[in-house]
Amino acid sequence: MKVKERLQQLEKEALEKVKQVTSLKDLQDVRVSYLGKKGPITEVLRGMGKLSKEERPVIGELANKVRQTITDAIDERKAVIEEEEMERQMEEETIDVTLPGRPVRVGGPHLLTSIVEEIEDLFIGMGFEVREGPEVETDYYNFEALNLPKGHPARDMQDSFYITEELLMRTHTSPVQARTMNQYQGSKSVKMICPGKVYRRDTDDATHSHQFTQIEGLYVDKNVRLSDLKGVLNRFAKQLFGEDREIRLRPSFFPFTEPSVEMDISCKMCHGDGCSVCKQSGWIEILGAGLVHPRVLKMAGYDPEVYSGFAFGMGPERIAMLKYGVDDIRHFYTNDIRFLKQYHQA
Ligand code: 2NL
Repeated sequence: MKVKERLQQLEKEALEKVKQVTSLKDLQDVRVSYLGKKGPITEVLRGMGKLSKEERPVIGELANKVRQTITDAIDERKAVIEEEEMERQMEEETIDVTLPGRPVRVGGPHLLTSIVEEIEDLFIGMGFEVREGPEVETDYYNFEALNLPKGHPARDMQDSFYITEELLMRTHTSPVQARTMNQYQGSKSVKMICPGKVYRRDTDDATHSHQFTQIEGLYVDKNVRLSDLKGVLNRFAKQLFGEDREIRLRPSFFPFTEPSVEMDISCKMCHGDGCSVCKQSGWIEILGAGLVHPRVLKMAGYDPEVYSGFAFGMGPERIAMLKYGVDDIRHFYTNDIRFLKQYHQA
C-alpha cells in the first residue's frame, strides 16, 4: 500500500474510534495507540528516509496534517466526554430539598421529675420557697437536730448508709430545713419546701428502694397552728388529685413533730365505699406531718414560746404511683423506655 493511502486509512480509522469512545480512559488509549512513540504515524515519519526527494515533503506535510486532525478530534471528543461526565455527576448528586426529614426522637422529663416540679409549683403558689442541700450529711443535721439523739432506734447503723462515724447519706431532706433554721437563728420566719434524693439501707422490692425521693415542707412563724397545716395540705391534695377529693388527718408519731399526724385522701375508685386500692377503708395515706417539736425549734435558735411551725414529708414516688396507677417503685429507676414514654408527649 502506498504511504499516502496508508496515512489516509489511519486517519479514517482513528476518527472512527474516537467517535465510538465513551470514556476518558478509552480516549487516552486511542491517543497512545495512534499518536504515541510506537504508533503507526510515528512509524511512517521514521520511514521517510526511504522515500524519494519529491515525495518526502508531500508525505511529511500529509503526516503532520493527519496527526493534527486526529489530535483535534481527540481534544474535541475529550471536551464532550468531560461535559457529559459533569452532567451525569450533577444528576447523581442532586439533593432533593423537598424530601421530608427523618423523624428525630425527642426525649422528655422523667415522670418523677414532672411530679416533683408539679408539687414545687403548687407550693410556690402558696408562698413557699424551694431549697436544696447536700446528700452527704452530718450526723448532727440528719439526726441530732431533728430530735433523734444518739441511741434512738431510728439511728440504727443497719438502716442508713454511713460513710464515717459522723457522715452518712441523708435519710430524709429535713436536714436542709434544719440548716436553714440554724442559719436564721430565730431572726425570721421560714416557709420552704425541699425536694431531693434520700437513702435508706433497704432491700429493693415493689414498694422499697434504697434511694428514693422526698419532698418536705416547713413553715415556721409566730402563731402557726395545726389548722394552718390542714388548710395548706387540703389545698395541696385537691390541686394535685382533684377538687372532688377530701382529706383527713389521723394521729401518728414522728420524733420531730408534736403532735404528729398522717394525712389520707378519699379514694376516687370507690368514693369512700371501700375497694382494693384503698384496702376497703375508703382512704389512702399520702403523707406525714405535724407541728415542729419545741426541741427542734430550740436547737435551731428559735424560741418555742414565740415561734411555732408545721412540717410535712411525702414521697413523690408514692404520689406518682397513686396518681398514675404505677404498681412497682422500681419502674422509676430501671428506666425502661416503654414505661417512661407513657408519661410525656412526643
Ligand atoms: C413522712 C413524714 C415528716 C417532717 C417530715 C420535719 C422537718 C423539720 C422539723 C419537723 Cl426541720 N419535721 N419533717 C415532719 C413530719 C413528717 O415526714 O412520712 N415522710 C415521707
